[in-house]
Amino acid sequence: MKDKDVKDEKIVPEFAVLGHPNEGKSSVVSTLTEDDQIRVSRVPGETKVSRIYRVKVDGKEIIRFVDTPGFQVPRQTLEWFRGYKGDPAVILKTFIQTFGSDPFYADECELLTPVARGAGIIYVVDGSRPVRPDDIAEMEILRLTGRPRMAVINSKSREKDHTAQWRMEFRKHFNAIRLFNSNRADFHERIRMLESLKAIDQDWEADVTGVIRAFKEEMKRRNRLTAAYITQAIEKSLGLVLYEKITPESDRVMVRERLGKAYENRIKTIERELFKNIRLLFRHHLYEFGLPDCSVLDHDLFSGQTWELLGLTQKQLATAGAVLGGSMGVVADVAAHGLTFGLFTALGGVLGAGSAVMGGKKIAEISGPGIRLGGDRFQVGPNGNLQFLYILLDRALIYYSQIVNRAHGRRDAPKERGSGKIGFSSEFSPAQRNTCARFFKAASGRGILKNKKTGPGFAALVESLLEEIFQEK
Ligand SMILES: Nc1nc2c(ncn2[C@@H]2O[C@H](COP(=O)(O)OP(=O)(O)OP(=O)(O)O)[C@@H](O)[C@H]2O)c(=O)[nH]1
Ligand SMILES: [Mg+2]
Repeated sequence: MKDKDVKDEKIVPEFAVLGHPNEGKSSVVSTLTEDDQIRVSRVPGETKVSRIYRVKVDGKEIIRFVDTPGFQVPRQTLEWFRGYKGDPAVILKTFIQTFGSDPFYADECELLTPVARGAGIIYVVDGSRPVRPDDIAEMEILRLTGRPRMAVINSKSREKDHTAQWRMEFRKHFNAIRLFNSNRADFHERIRMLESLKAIDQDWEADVTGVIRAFKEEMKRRNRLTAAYITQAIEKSLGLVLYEKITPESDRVMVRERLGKAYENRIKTIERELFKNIRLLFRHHLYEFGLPDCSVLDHDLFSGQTWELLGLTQKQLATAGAVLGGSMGVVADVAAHGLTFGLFTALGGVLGAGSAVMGGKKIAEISGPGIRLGGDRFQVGPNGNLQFLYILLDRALIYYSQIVNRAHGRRDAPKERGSGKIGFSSEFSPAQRNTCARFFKAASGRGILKNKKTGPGFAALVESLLEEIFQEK
């Protein structure tokens, strides 16, 4: 065992994940502990020593899982177990004492050590292959340990299904059986797994009940924090203002180009930071999620396709005008053709903002949508296009839905999500859209901010959306 200080610690529920090589043990541990750094490999024999993975909430360990190497000589080991005539309570300790320095039994000693210490057993098999004699020997060894044990069917492929045969064998050897896919299990599946573990030994019931409660609280906390991150990022994006002073000699085309690029980059940076915060909050480190090939998230925030696929429909946008008030005007959905005019159309800018005031001065001239020419400076932002809020929100929600449903044991790159209007906002109720519009009005700095509660209101809406996505299944 790598972990040396196990004995002196407070006892938390401990489960050793055992099985044949290459069945998905490390992947199961990875998903259960939300640790995507655990080594998983196609090549059998990847895990060579048993290693404890501690699950902490608020810095406090609440449960631990032990990843172990696969059985190498189950039949010979079983032979010894069958011939053992001593006290059954110390069968494992005796085995380890007897063969601790025998290389032939090295892996068996390593994998049985956490069980000898008192860990419960989670036995993992690949349900897409048939049961073999070695498996029966392994199950029999585990039965003879007398420890509480659960069998987990983790089917690595959907092409063949031998789960019925596995279940039949398991009934003879285990206290509980569960289907648990290390590559697809989401939070709810993990909770169900814990519920089953609770049932295999009464001694753990109270502790594991506490773990389940802590997990649920932690998810609530993450969703609340995600809602706050999203709200802040959108607020910052909508309110962003960049300007550049100009003189009669300035090359206006260049200034405009430069400002546009700078604006685009700033918004993209805000989004990138937001995505990173969400990803890390949910403990995903392996991939730069959210930018998978062919996914809508891969499209540039300012690309025509993004605007076609996300946000509200034209009709929905048209009805949003009522909330925003007369002078404000709602910029029509600029998808497709609008974008051919480039960034400034996409931003919506100050179209129709004839009464807008900048720096205390009436705007002298409006030079194209999105750009204010206030006598001596070009300004871009705050963003005047309501659709922009919906695009940002949709992208954040899609990103979140990928993250929250992603099993940590999975090692392939994330995939795309459907087609059509694929965001979430086009399904919003009128009340939800009103909340967005009010927040938009405040965040983009337009009109007097009568109601200071738009931020929390919007955050609460985002949190409820996150909860909804989180519950989806
Ligand atoms: N598609 C799919 N692949 C899986 C699943 N579980 C594991 N794998 C793959 O199977 C291979 C073995 O997984 P590991 O988790 O390393 O298996 P292990 O039992 O820890 O293997 P050893 O440490 O070598 O004994 C890896 O390539 C995993 O990505 C699954 O549920 N679905
Ligand atoms: Mg392994």
